[in-house]
Amino acid sequence: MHQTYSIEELQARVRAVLARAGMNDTQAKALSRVITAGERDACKSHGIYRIEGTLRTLKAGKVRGDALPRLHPDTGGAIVRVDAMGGFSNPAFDLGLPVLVERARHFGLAALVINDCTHFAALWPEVEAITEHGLAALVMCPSYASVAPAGGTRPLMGTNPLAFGWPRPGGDPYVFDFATSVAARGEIELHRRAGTPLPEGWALDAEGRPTTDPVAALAGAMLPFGGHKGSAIGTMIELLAGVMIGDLTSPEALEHLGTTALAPTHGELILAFSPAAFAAGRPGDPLPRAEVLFQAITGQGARLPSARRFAARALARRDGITLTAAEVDQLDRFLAL
Ligand code: NDP
Ligand code: PYC
Repeated sequence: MHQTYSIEELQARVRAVLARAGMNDTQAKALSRVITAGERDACKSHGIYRIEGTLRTLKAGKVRGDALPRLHPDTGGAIVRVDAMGGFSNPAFDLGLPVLVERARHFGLAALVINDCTHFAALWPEVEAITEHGLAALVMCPSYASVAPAGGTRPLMGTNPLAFGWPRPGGDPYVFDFATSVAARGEIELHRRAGTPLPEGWALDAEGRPTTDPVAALAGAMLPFGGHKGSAIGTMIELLAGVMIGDLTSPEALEHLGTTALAPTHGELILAFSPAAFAAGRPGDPLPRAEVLFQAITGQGARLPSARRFAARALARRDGITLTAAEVDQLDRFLAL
C-alpha cells in the first residue's frame, strides 16, 4: 500500500538502507539527505529511484561505501580541493563547504574542486547550501558518455548538469539546475519504466536515427539542449570540471565503468562568488538590484526556476512525502537484503 512519511522518517529509512548495504555513516548520511531532498522537492529523477543504481555501483566495487573524504593540505588560497577517496561526491562537498565559504568571503571568489568521486545526484542541494551563506554559486560536473555533440550521432559528452544559485534575503534563493542534454538520463529511464514514449527531439537510436522509444534511446544517444549552444556548454563542462581539474571526462568515465548501468566516477567543480565583493565601489547594492530583476520576470507572468520545487517542498513539510506501493515495497526489500 502507498505510504506517507515525514521528511525525517523517509531520510532515516533511506539512511538505514544505505547503512545496511555497507556504507559508513559519513556516506549514508550525506546521500540519504540528497535522495530524500529529491523526493521532498518532487524531483523523482534524483529521488529514491537512484538507490537501486547506488547499491549496484557499490556491489560492482566501483564506489567505496567506506570512504572518508580528505581535504588536501591547505595552502590558504582560493582553490580548495577535496579528495572524495573513491566515495560519493556529497560527503566531500560537506567537508569542503565551510572552507569554500570562508575563502569566497576573503577573496570574493573561490573554487571547491572535488576529485575521485561518484556523482549521481542533483546539484541544487549544493547550490542552495552556498546561497545560505549569502554567496552566489555555479556548480557543474561531467557524467558518462551518453549525449551526441550537435551534428553528431554517437554518445560522447555526459548529460553534464549545470546549476546556478543567487541568494535572496528573507526568501528562497534563485536557483536553476539542469542537464545540458534535452532531459536528464533519469527522465528517459523513468519513461522506460512507465512504458511511455519520449517527446520528439530527445534522442537518437543506435543507428543515429531520431527515436521516441526510451529503450532505443538508452542504447543510442541523447541530444544536447538548444542544439549547438547546449553542445558547447556541455563541452565547456568537460573542459572545466574534467580536464582542468585533472579528473575524468565523460568518455573516460564510461571507459572506466564499462557500462551506463552504474553511477559515474569523475570530479566536480563548485564556484562561489561574493556579490558584495564584486560590486564593491560600484553604485547600488547587488542583492536589492537582483530583486528588481526577479520582480520584472514574475511581473510578466513568468515563473522563476525552482518555484515548482519550493512549492513541492512546502507541501512535503506540511503533508509529508507519499510513496507508491511499489516504492514502499522496494525500500522494504532493500532493508531485508
Ligand atoms: P528540468 O528540465 O526538470 O529543470 C531544469 C530547471 O529549469 C529547474 O531549475 C526547473 O525548476 C526549471 N524550470 C523548468 N520549467 C520551467 C519554467 N517553465 N519556467 C522556469 N523555470 C523552469 O531539469 P533536468 O531534467 O535537465 O535535470 C534534472 C536534474 O538532474 C537536475 O537536478 C540535475 O542536477 C540532475 N542531473 C544530474 C546529473 C549528474 O551527473 N549528477 C546529470 C544530469 C542531470 P523546477 O525544478 O522548479 O521546475
Ligand atoms: O540523470 O542524466 C542523469 C544522470 C547521470 C548521472 C546522474 N544523473
